Amino acid sequence: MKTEMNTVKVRKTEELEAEQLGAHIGEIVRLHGSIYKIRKMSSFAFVLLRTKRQMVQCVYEPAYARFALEELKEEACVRFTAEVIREERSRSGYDLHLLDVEILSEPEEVPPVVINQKRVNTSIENLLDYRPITLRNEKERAVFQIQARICQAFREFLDGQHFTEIHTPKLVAAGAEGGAELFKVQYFDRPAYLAQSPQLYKQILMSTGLDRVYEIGPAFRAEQSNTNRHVTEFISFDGEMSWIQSQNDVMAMIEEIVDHVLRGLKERGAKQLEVLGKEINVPARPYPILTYSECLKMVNDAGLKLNEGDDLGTEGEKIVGDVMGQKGIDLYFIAEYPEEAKPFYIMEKDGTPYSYSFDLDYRGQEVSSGGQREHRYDVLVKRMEKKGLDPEDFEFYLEAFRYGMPPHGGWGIGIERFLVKMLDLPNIREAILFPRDPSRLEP
Ligand code: AMO
Repeated sequence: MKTEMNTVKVRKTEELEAEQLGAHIGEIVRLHGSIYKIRKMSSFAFVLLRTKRQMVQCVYEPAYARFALEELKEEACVRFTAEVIREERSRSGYDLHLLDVEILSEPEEVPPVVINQKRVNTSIENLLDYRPITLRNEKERAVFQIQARICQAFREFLDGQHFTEIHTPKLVAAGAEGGAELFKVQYFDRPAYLAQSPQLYKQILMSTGLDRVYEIGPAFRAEQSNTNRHVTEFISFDGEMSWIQSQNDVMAMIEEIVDHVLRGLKERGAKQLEVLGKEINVPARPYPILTYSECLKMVNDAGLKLNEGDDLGTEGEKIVGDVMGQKGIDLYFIAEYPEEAKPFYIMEKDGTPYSYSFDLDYRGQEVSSGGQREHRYDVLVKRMEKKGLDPEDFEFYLEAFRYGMPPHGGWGIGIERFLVKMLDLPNIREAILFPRDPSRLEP
């Protein structure tokens, strides 16, 4: 094997992306990354380098390299100089033979969990406690690369539907979704809260000419629930659209969005899905619309006794999910919940105890809720009072309605719950980089 370091010039491009390497056979290149794994063979070693976009396998041969293998430690950050040599037996068609190394940083100690295997084999607590380390595993990281692509697809689709992306305050004066779930913070000399959702602000905009808006942002819930589907901070993908005829317009929009996301991911998330060993099923459209009353009957028939007006709850949702699953249906709406169970901003279904509201359930779990809003000022104020709220606390919101408000509706999708069901993850925390729950505030 030749080593003509002195006669072959290092390319000017310096740091090359791994996927570009195949075009540089016969050249000497530089590339940087973290050493993921060193696999010693009898007379040489494979050094797996984790680069920005992918894993690159390098070959260390004592006769070729100008440094000792012992200088390399797993998780060290390095800059390698290597020669790209054609190798038909390699999947990439070439081998990268290491010549030199510049060590940029070295690990202080061996990581507390083994990360350089197919998956990080540890408890969920360790997985989260050691996030800065466990994310170095390809599988752990893939979930978040998929999450980013989901958000990208949301944006792309809604921009095409003439929606405007907005950002609403997360420090607010009033709760929108129910009093007990509010995080109170000290805002100089007065109390404030962390926003439970962008609900009131996205609705206010409906009368301004910004008549189709969406937001992807954090939502906070002071829920003492230690379940695998609740956290205290999640990312809500909210949309609101005016001039609707009925809540069916909103459900149709969500259906299109979800379909676009799932179809798109099959392609643009293909690499990560392969890493995770998952396939995405794109359900047939239209997604069925069940009513709350139909679901209540399904649940009772299955032996879980619920009364009219009761929340379907985790168990109830699961039963409905099983019934739908047997019919091969993954995604379906549950519409017309009792008005009593829904927040003040939801429109009542005239003359009935129900409301123009819906949830979108994905294999037995609610991933989104939404509905048509009450846009008539006087009816809205009455509904607030009925819910025990003081309209004066919502003056900033009501003002938008006092001066004319078009019919409108919208939705909120919890993106982590969506991801959990799509990838069949066991716990919502696995779909959050740094989850927050009643007992977790770090890392
Ligand atoms: P809702 O309160 O149902 O509705 O929330 C909407 C969606 O957000 C997700 N979600 C959560 N995810 C994780 N942990 C939690 N504690 C949590 N709470 C909610 C769920 C849920 O379906 N303003 C309305 C939406 C609207 O009508 O536009 C709202 O916030 O996926």
